[in-house]
Amino acid sequence: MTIIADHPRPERAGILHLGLGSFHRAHQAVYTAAALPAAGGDWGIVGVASRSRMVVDAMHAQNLLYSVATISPDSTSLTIPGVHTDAFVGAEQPERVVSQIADSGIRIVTLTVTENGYSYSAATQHLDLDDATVRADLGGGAPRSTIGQLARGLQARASAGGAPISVLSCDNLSANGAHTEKLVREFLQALPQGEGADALTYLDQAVTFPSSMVDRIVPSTTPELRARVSTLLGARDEIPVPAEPFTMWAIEDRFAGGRPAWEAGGAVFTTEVGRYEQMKVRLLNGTHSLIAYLGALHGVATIPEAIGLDDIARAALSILRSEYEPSIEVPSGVDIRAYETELFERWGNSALGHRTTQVGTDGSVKLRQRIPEPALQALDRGEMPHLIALTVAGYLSCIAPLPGFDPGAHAAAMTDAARERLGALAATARTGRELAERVIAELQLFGDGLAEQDAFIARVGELIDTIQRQGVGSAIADAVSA
Ligand code: CS2
Repeated sequence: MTIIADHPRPERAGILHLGLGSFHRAHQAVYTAAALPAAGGDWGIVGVASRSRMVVDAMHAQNLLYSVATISPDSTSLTIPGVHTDAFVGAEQPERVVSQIADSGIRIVTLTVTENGYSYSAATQHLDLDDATVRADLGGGAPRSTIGQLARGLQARASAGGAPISVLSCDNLSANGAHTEKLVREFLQALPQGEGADALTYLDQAVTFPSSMVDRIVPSTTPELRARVSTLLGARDEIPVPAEPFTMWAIEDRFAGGRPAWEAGGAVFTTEVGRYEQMKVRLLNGTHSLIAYLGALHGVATIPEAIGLDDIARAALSILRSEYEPSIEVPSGVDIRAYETELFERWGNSALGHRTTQVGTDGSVKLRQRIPEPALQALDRGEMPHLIALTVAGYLSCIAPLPGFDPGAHAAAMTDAARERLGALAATARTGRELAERVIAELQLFGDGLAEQDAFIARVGELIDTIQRQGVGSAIADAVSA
């Protein structure tokens, strides 16, 4: 038996997607699959995996099809979004990424390259001109960074006639459209001898970078899921994607070369994307980080187990109500209490098995998006954001424990580009305070605003000491009751 798509595949591609991971396959691909039968259009997707061959090889072996398993505690249902017309590995064929962007048939480039994939400095928010890959990309040759590929692709498109196109970031960065545009422009401006000038003019005239807020919890796939899906499907699927039933996409409607009717899949086109982003990145993602670090330190493997612990549930409610909610403007028509209730149901989806290790991974870049703004706002109001301080203390206890403290196996399995650097700072720190000062004030891991907040740094330090001397339970009790 072979896998059969829910609807016929579009003949031609109109979208190039960078970042062919699970999230894209359970999100943008599903919305596109809903848009095509509703309104048609040449909106097939060419999927580009950054480095790994795994998904690309499996996609080709499966006629570019895979299943999305929507998992709730009561049921699992399968959909087969057959929207990909090709797939390849960007690191192997960087020139092909450039030529695809230049191809006038492509009218949208979508991105899910993670917070890590934008080559910018967390401290300055500008393109990281010290990054070796960015420097090499500026020097010519086949571009390896996403921003380099976008800039070189748009440059080639400008030379090839300059057809309109939009670049749509679908990563959890605030103002992700404007941020991506700024980095692409900085790349073009940094090219020698004004080489980027024509492309910059083309950007002014025919390229838009709408912002979007994406939301769906998509854990990593497992051998058990592969087996379960293959039984349900009656065919072997090597790359099924598990996902929760909830899904949301809020998009700014500024598409230079047209777009699929994504609203047919439930996407919301709105001028309030910024509000949706803040609500999601803080309430869902910020609290998710808190749950992941506290859960790992409590020794539990999954988010539903963690939120099932009374003290973590209390900490989550407290950070939502006292620290994240006051920092956002709720989008029109959203009932914030209902949104919060739904968050607890989503985190509690025990059938999904979302791991604390997965959410805790890459905290050095994720937290930068999630915590500084709301923390600074609380401090400005004269309030100490105790639960945000606890999030940071939990993160540092997992990734950079003080000598003699063992954060456990789930924390040890979290990967993070800053792990080595932070570990070295922790190895010679005598107290939590000393570690917090080195990381927040000197390294400015969370930007220059928090670097100056001595009281916040001291509170993080205290909570690190409490976690590592008296246990995570005492630290939660301290932060919640403060
Ligand atoms: C999570 C997100 O891993 C994480 O940091 O907070 O991947 C989260 O599951 C998604 O953003 C949900 O849309």
